[in-house]
Amino acid sequence: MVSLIGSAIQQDALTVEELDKMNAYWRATNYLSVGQIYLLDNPLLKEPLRLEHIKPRLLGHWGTTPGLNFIYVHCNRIIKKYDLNVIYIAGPGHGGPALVANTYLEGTYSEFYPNVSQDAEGMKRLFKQFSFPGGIPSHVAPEIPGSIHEGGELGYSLVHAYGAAFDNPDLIVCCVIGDGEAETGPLAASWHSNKFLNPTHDGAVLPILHLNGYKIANPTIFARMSDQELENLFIG
Ligand SMILES: Cc1ncc(C[n+]2csc(CCOP(=O)(O)OP(=O)(O)O)c2C)c(N)n1
Ligand SMILES: [Mg+2]
Repeated sequence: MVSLIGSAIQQDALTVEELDKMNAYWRATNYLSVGQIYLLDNPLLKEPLRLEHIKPRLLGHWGTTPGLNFIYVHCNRIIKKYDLNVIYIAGPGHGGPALVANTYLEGTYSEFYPNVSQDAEGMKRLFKQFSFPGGIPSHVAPEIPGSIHEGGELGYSLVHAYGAAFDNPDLIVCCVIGDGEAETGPLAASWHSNKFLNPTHDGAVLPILHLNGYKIANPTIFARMSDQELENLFIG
């Protein structure tokens, strides 16, 4: 990408190759996520889709997933580039498929669960188990490699982000907050937590509001505010 600002920034900007690779990675995680939500069989869509390939009862929704995947791949780029110590906190509703997809694509998931292997058979298992009897939950849950907290109840991502950063000066906490989640009492109060952060002794929290407009199928308050009003609120 070309920067108009100056040579220092130009050096830091993404190259076309990096951008292409990240875009491909993002699309792959999106595919792995949508497969978990909908597919029982035919994981690589090698044959025309038939009704029996689709889960009869869907639990979970697509909403936040592409955003979580997008942020994940961008975080990975800066982690690798600057050798950062980063934890990713996924707040929005039903974001499980995204984190499962990323850990699967990285190879970690198959290390923990060898039967969910990185081939068509493993992919079929990966897809079937999601939100399925005897399988895994629709939110980020302890059985996902690296997960430290049971998700499911909206509202606690940001306060946990600060909890992780306290007394961890080397840690950057990337905290994705759903715009629906942001309407819960605990999250609305958590914006104040920056007042407790000591830049010398504590790490940094990077709150990212995922303004996708909806909480499942209902409009969110933040999405109905103008950019100016939102900015004023957060500056306040
Ligand atoms: C405290 C609480 N209330 C309600 C729910 C049910 N619920 C699950 S996801 C969701 C919507 C969350 O909206 P958002 O964070 O914007 O995620 P998105 O729908 O955009 O994926 C709701 C209300 C819940 N999990 N926890
Ligand atoms: Mg939302």
